Amino acid sequence: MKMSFRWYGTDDAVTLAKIKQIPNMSTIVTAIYDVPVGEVWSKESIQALKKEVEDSGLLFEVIESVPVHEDIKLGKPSREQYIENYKENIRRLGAAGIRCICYNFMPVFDWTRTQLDKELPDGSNALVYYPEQIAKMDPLTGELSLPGWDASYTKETLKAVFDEYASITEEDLWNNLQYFLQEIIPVAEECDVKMAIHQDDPPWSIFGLPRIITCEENLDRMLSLVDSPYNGLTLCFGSLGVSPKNDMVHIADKYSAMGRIHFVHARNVKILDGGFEEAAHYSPCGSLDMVEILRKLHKNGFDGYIRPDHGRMIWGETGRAGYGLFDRALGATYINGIWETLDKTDR
Ligand code: DNO
Repeated sequence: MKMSFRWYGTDDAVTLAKIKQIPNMSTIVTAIYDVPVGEVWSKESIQALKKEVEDSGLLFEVIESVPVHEDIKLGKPSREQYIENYKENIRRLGAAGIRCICYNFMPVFDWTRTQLDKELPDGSNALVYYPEQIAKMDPLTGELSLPGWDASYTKETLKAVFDEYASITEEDLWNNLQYFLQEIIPVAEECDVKMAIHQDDPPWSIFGLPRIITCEENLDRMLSLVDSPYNGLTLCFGSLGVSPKNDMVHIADKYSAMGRIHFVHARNVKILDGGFEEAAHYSPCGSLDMVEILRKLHKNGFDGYIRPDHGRMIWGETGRAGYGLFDRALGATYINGIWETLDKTDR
């Protein structure tokens, strides 16, 4: 495995120099953040980003994310141009040395939590999703702001996109995903860029919008839409793992044995009735068995990228929810320890 870390660019309080000091750190996971969703990224900005990362002694090989324009998910005629733009981004990123692109196919919202700073008994703060809180959230008031969400929506444009989704069924979303993949995967193959879809977080419908990348059956279907190693997964433990019906040990085993996992988001969660709390990476802090999940990846020779996913805010750190330095660095070190032990014992 190649240890990696998400970095939000020059403005990120967690600097490349700090990330580099985490043991075994090899690769930066980043993106261009100032281009509207669906547009082509300039070669100059890609080169500038690459230079900044490489000058710090880290590798520039993973993008998270090249976002998919809503018109592609909605299957509108204007998707043609957005798909062409997406292909051009794959070409440009491939030429710059990127080997893996993480993306998602969630309508309108990316990851969703109901509170970003829930104080846990130990005084740390974590991201949580409580069903009683989500029931009270109305995205159409224009007051909601969620992490990872395209903040360019106004109240009016959000209402308009919700109206468009009113007639989109899960089957429509599947057809639109298939259309997209059939177009882009041949380009990814030519450019040697592995496409790695992120699971829906949480893996169920929210605000009445359809979500399909949610469970083993649907992952099978997604991978068979285009049966190529370039059509693969970002396996996100904490996204799939909040649903008790998703057996993460089995899922990690199955898809890594198939060679379809290219990127791993390693995170632990505490499952509650209809909701969850994000937990420290250490298995006993949450509901997932991190050692057994990683053991399966190791057994199947996983050599893709792995990054510690969301951390809690600890030791007084403030910053981007889920993306501080301290708890994610602890997570990286924990994963390193498990992996080294597996290297030495599971032969
Ligand atoms: C959350 C992230 C997601 C992820 C996208 C991939 O912390 O894992 O925002 O980057 O869903 O496109």
